[in-house]
Amino acid sequence: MRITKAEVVVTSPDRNFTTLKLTTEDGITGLGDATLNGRELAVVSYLRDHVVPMLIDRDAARIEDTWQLLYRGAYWRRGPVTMAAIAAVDIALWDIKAKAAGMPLYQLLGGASREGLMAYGHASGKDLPELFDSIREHQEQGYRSIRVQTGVPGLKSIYGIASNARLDGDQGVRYDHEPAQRGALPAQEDWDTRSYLRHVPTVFEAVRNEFGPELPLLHDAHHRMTPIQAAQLGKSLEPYDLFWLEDCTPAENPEALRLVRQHTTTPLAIGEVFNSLWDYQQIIREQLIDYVRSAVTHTGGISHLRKLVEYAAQYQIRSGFHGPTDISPVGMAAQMHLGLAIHNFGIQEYMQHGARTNAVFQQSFTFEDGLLHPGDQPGIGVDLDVDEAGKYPYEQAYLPYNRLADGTVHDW
Ligand code: EZ4
Ligand code: CO
Repeated sequence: MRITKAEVVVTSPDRNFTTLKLTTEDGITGLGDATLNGRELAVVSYLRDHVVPMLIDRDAARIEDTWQLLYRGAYWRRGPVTMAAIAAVDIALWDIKAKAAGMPLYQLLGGASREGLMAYGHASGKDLPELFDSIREHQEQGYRSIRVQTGVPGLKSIYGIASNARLDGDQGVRYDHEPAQRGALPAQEDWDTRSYLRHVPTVFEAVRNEFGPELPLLHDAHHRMTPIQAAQLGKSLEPYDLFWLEDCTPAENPEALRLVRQHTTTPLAIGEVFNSLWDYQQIIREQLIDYVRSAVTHTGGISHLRKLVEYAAQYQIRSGFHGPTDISPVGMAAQMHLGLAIHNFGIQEYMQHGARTNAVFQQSFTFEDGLLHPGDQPGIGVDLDVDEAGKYPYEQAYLPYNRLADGTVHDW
């Protein structure tokens, strides 16, 4: 089953997406997600200029061999651009293999280990009334687990809240829908850790009082604290029984989590900016986290992410795959198949894509009663409408960044 065609499709329906489409000599097609938010064209070049020439005439059935060839054969290791490109090839090859077998991908991965995947959505508001409304809206949409982000008094615009909202035609105001804002240069936001540390526990207290003890609540600290600040936050949030505290410290320093762990029993999740199993090796072995946040798109695809979660399983660490809108429907569906099959599934982040995106990527996954299911079509279950994709050319879009009051650049 030779690969005869490999196309890189860039489209920008509600935001930019990079998709790899492979075609075999028997006419089977496979899709892979290669979207790297804010750096999309770097992956396009990596694929078009360096990977596609190696794929033509290769046997599409040899998934592991192709992964090893692209990874080891490049000599240079890891990094988000490389790993997103390899992920796209890997996902597309699994899509082809499952279609050739006439099965949904999760069947090839061992079959379903559960009925569906518990999903969490992003509630947010600049103040408590707005946040409560947002939580209720999410509950009405069926979400049974909710991430909570709020404004902080004194800060004009911060990650994940209303000031980032844009009017989304058919969907009303969407909070944190597309943090990458289209335009020539990155937007600047402001940050103050002490104000944040004072404010966040009061928000969780109010949310628990309003919504009761059962609702699983999550929070994303987005890499902005030092280890001791993260320890303080974890400790101050213990009374509110979080499902997890995400990315409490910067990704480059795994040892920071030792210090955080010594001080708090709040469960920890990390890894959306990691891109390989090796980034997790120490923190899994030392049991410094509870959930791995990698997305299939940014961690070398199904083959590599599966190795990562199998390793994590030996330490009772579970999956919490990254699922913002910058993971395309292809990446989302691919990780749903993996999540359905593995034993140590934890939770799946799920922000819904807009109507334009859903018209470009036709999907067969479902979201009912708070549970996602990848569907039972052969393969991954997503089709790309190339003509529809062609209506939306790439638009420059950067993620925002933070400055402190004195002008210092800070982790966003
Ligand atoms: O900031 O996807 O947990 N989710 C997140 C996301 C990330 C964006 C970056 O591309 O942290 O909102
Ligand atoms: Co996050």
